[in-house]
Amino acid sequence: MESKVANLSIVSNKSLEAAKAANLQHYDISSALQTSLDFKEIIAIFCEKIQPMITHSGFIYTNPLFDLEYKKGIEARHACLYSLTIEDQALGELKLTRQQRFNENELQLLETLLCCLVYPLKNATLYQQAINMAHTDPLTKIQNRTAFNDSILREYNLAKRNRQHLSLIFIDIDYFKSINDQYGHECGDFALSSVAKWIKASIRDCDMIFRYGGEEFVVLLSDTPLDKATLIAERIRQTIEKNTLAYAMQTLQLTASLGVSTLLGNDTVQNLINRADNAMYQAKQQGRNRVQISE
Ligand code: GH3
Ligand code: MG
Ligand code: MG
Repeated sequence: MESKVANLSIVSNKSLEAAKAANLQHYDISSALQTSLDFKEIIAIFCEKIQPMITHSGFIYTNPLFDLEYKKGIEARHACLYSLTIEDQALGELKLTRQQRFNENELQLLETLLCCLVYPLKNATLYQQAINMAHTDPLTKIQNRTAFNDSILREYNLAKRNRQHLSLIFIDIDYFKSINDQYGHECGDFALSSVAKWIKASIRDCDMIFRYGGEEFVVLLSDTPLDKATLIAERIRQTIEKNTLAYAMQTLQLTASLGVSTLLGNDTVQNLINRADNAMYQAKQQGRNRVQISE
């Protein structure tokens, strides 16, 4: 007959109380972390909750997948660094620093607390990936109209609050229908993704480019006055004009018409958009391959 051996350990009331307290802390952290799907919020909650348990002076979280960096406090001599992953999904790196060494108990505690962090981070990753997909144009890989609607509203509110400039460039490829008609739709698609790349190469890292629709693009320039926006538009126009598209055995040239507007005192978001769009149509009427500034 098989004998069953139960593993029993004798614990004092004191250690039971400690275990209970630790469970409550874990429960409290887990519940708090589940209140958000935003990386920065999740990390800020974790940072705040662990501070009383594992004293540290510097807290750094980085996630290269989403170009994220969260820094709090000041970096110090001793550090513990964790690369967070779950089911082959990279979730970023977390580093705690302070002047004194972290002891074994603290590291053990931190490791159990990190278990509360990984699933919320995984959920944030899935959520962010879904948002990115919904905001990306599959052909050109730049942001789409939905992303533009969100971004312009955010930048408009920021510009109003901080009394900053905000400018917009509408770009429409000239006679694009004839590219499809002459060389086929596939060549048209290739031209669209090439133009997106050329525009991206002509703007600064802080400027935002979107595919507004069909063969129309829009560039959103925060903290940029009209004269600077006009120079950028002219640079985009020249880049498109001077590049040659090589498709199969053919080479073809493209041009675009551009309209520029800047935020005025009592503008709504729609006014700002309409003025750039109207200016672009004026550029078409005046012969295409030119930049028109809105009135
Ligand atoms: P204009 O100089 O007045 O802007 O003339 P246009 O030919 O560029 O403008 P029009 O609006 O007449 O034609 C736009 C064309 O863009 C028609 C449409 O088939 C094409 N188009 C829109 N989206 C796509 C796309 O995703 N791929 C391809 N290949 N063509 C597209
Ligand atoms: Mg068009
Ligand atoms: Mg066009």
